[in-house]
Amino acid sequence: MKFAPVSESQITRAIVDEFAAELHAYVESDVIIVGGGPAGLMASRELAAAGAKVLLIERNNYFGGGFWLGGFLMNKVTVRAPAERVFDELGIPYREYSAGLYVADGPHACSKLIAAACEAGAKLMNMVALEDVVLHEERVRGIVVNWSAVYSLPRQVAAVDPVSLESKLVIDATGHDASVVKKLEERGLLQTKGQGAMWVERSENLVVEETSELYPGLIVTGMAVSTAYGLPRMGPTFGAMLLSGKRAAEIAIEQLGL
Ligand code: 48H
Repeated sequence: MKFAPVSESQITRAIVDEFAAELHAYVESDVIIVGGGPAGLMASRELAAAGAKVLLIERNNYFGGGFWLGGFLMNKVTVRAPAERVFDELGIPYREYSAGLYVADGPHACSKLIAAACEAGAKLMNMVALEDVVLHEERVRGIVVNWSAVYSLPRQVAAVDPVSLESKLVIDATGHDASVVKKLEERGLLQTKGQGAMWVERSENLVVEETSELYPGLIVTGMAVSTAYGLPRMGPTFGAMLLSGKRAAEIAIEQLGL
């Protein structure tokens, strides 16, 4: 076996050409999803499968958010019925621990969900962080981003202006931070209530029910819904994240007329 004779410069060109073309193509999308945890990944998969042009940005190097681990640094993830249907749909192996409670391996579940989003055609960009929103005439029209690395530079050397990416809709899937929603709150355009205390029974239903367009052009999903609406938290169980991601996609699909 011998590898093909390819030069160092040709490898560099391949990366630059492919990445630049992709970035150019996604300066405008149907939907931008901010945050690549379970809710954002699920929404991106559903939207891409429905034919939307979807860009998901994630500030970390890795996608998956909290979905790699269950709770307390232990990598078993749980869902309550009926969310095991999503495991079936994605081919994630699981077992019923007790009536209506299902357990899967975090790494297996998370990597399957990431692969499902990619295979459906969503474009995933890592190491990109939200800096602000594009706001025209009381509607969110896109986001302002910078490379995550820029935020770790000392302030004196980090005079790096961000760039804008436009979309018909933005989905805030940034988890507890609700980072996109907070950009509107900073400007007095809405008020978040902050996350409530633990109450799994109420919380999961409410997160899915309250998944909605919080502001024109901005849909909120996952734990960001809890933060926005002051809902109780559910702890280390993920059914509501997956079903809220699906709900967010449904709302967007309807708006886009797909
Ligand atoms: C780019 C960003 C930015 C930014 C954040 O935290 P996540 O896993 O969020 P969800 O809502 O998909 O799932 C929540 C779940 O993991 C969880 O924490 C639960 C169920 N908690 C219950 C409880 O009681 O505590 O993923 C959010 C992603 C992460 O990967 C962040 O890095 C990313 O969003 N992100 N990406 N720019 N400004 N802020």
